[in-house]
Amino acid sequence: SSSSSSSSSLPCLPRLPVLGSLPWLGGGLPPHLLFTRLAHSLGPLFSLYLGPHFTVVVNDHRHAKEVLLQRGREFAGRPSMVTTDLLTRGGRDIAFADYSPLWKFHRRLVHSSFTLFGEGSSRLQDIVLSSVDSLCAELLSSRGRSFDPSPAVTRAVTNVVCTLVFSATYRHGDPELQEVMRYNDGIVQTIARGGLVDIYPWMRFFPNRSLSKLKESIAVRDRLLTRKLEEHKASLSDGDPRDLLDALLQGRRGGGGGGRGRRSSEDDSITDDHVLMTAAEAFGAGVETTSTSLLWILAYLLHHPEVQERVQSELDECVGSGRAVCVSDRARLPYLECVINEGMRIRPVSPVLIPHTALTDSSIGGHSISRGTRVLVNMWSIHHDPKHWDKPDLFNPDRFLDNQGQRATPSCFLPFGAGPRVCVGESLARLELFLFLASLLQRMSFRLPHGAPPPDLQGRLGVVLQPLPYKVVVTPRPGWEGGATQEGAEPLL
Ligand code: HEM
Ligand code: PLO
Repeated sequence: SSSSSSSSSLPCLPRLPVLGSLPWLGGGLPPHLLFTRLAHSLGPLFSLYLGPHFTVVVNDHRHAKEVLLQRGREFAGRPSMVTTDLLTRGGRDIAFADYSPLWKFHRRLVHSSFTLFGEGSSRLQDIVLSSVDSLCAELLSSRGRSFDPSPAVTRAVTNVVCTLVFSATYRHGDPELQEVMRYNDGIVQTIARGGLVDIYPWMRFFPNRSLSKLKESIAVRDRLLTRKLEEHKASLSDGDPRDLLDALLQGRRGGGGGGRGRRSSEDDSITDDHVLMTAAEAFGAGVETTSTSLLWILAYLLHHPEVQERVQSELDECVGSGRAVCVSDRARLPYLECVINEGMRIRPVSPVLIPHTALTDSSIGGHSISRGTRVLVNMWSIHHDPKHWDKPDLFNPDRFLDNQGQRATPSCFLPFGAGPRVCVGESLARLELFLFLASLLQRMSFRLPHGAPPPDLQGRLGVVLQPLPYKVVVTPRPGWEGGATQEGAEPLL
């Protein structure tokens, strides 16, 4: 068990005052690669000082399970960070808020609101399919010219989230949609630039262009979302919630604060700020992660045309070209699910998750860990561990099939994290990835522009790990030459 390593002490990088271990972290590598390299020499569990913060880095599956699952509740804290505190009004959100009874209630409320629009609901499917339909039409209108798929994909995913959160559907070029995409971009560029590891709180006192851009983008976001919130409050009824905002507004009336059924003070109830921050976060998380995963998978399909063809033959066999793909096709398209999983394994969008902190004195691998310690779980190294994955750098969806050809999910595959801090959007994300990819690959094929090199697969780490821009050429598949909706096919909605 975990006591086996308790006799030796936890390896730790050297440190200097103020800088901590930073001078030993040179080389300009992004954290997930740097930590993976350090784990080769120090072992899978080691510690270092990020500036003044004592930080434990977990690089293997066994210790990650201990932190996320076995002792998940003890490690469910979040550190306070300058940029995310600005982003979330001091932690009135889910992802960056430290553990508290109110947070727990809030998270449960968000979870149940998502379930309302969740997998079983045909509304969610309708929302996604109508957005997919316009995306397909837009891509097919390229008529053989090469283009960067990222703006169209991001716009389609943003549209899904806008409908889900506040019932807005936008046409191409709508100024409000453009405003949303612009402020989001401003936040993405300025928040947690080297990954989600904010180090020095005192940096905020220096004139800082990046921080003012962040503040500006947040102000634009707040204006827009406050307007939506006021509109929703004015038209709220007791009937079925129209969207996530309705569900949150209705849900907070019932439960009150801290899950104790009363609302005594501002500190223990879900306030307008919480509702606003939740909507903003569902937004940010919904757009960045889903569009990034889609773009990674497309990039790998360009490298592996044989994988694309195999997904398409599966689609031809199980769906055909006479109708749109729907949620109930999911079980019949196992290979596509494997492709999605393999994409999230080889390029996890959140390679070191969000930093965790110990809420009490605890232990990892038999080493005692004191309260307040930061813990980074390096999912990248877990997803590339040669002890658990054969040729981990190879894109090979078959590794998610067992020898009977049935789907099998290895336990060291955790793209959404696990335990009390597991992603709340997992089922929504999986549904979106499935419907987007299935519909795209049913209707068109992606290939490299003539003479172009295949996409760079290194990626760039910002708030998520993103592929560098690349170009594609799409060609309609048989039956879809006329555009997105096939003649004679049933209308999508
Ligand atoms: C947290 C992955 C999509 C909402 C997380 C975490 C990961 C993750 C790794 C952090 C877990 C941790 O810190 O231990 C992903 C991936 C996605 C995705 C790979 C898509 C491919 C979404 C979507 C939403 C969402 C669509 C919402 C609409 C959240 C929230 C948290 C979170 C609110 C914070 C949970 C907490 O701290 O308690 N996600 N996510 N995610 N995700 Fe996702
Ligand atoms: C993306 C930019 C948005 O404007 C704000 C936002 C909110 C939630 C964040 C998301 C950003 C990035 C991806 C995050 C998500 C919460 C969970 C998700 C960090 C910053 C992941 C992958 O962990």
